[in-house]
Amino acid sequence: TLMGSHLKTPEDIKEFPYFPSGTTSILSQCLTKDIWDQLKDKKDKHGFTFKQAIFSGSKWTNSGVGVYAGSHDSYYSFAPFFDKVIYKYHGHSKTDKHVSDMDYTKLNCPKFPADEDAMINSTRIRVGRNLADYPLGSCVTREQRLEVEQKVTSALAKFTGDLKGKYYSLATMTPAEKKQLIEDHFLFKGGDKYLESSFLERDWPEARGIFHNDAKTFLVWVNEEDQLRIISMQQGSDIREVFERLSRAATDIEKVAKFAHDDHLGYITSCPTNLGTGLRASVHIKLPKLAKRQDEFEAIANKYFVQIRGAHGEHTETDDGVFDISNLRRLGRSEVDLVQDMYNGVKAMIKREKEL
Ligand code: CIR
Repeated sequence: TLMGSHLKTPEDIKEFPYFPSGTTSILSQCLTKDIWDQLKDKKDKHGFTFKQAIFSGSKWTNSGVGVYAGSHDSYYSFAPFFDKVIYKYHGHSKTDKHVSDMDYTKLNCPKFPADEDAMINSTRIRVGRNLADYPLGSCVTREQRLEVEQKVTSALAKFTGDLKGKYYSLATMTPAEKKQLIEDHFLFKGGDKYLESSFLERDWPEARGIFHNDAKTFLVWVNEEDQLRIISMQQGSDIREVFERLSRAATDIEKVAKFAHDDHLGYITSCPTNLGTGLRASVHIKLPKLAKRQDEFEAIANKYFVQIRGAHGEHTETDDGVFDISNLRRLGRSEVDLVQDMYNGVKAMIKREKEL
């Protein structure tokens, strides 16, 4: 049997994919022989094949998840598989509903007092969104990708006040602009093997780019893993202000470009892990004492549905006692609820840190 990494195209998956012992991906846990037999030659409404959906995790068997949708319809055309993936990852079952709510006035997050504010370096909230009338990035044509860029950037070009800014196309930005975007940590790069093997890097870098406002507190990535990643961030701990800006911007964009959404899966995203809200709300926070009590730290995180990461990216350790704390859940609870999760978790961590 061939190792996954020998696979060059989805059509090379001739039989049930080989997962070496020790494979833990969601794909390997959810794909059974029955599901394979049922779906192996199926396509969704846009012609995206089941083999394309499972290609990245079949090729890269050390994936955490290993599956991507080609369109909103993939989640339904390949339901016997995706229902299982979604239940396994989110605990959200076939009949569960998702209710979206971006109303920042419903947040219960009083400002942090000065000593607590001093522990928090920065706050960031992002959501992933895709346009209703198109397949996802893994399945769009070159022309459709350009149309998506055109729609989104024309909406952004009308932004005024604090949201007013400029769009930098990856293909045409100047070396000086590129250098600045790298320094600001705003640039996304191609060359991600997971995105590449999910067809999200076709025609790279055409039709990709980054918009940011003048104050560099509002950012939109266009045509990366999702057609839009809408990001709001600033120094300090004002979570409500960051969410308010995000919510206002997302609402304004949606007036021009309707987002893919339904009442079971919420907002539709390329990776099933982001379904629902597509929301990740995080702070970078110094917790040097709690850091030395790993078990207790993790217990608080679990209790409040938050995730602890190193502050320098998804798979980093921290050596300076600075952690990235974010909401763990994405689907089945509203955006407001998930930002609230993050606030509650951070509040509990700060309380314990101050006691130690
Ligand atoms: C994996 O399965 O490991 C990669 N496809 C990344 C999964 C995490 N999801 C994501 O970044 N949206």
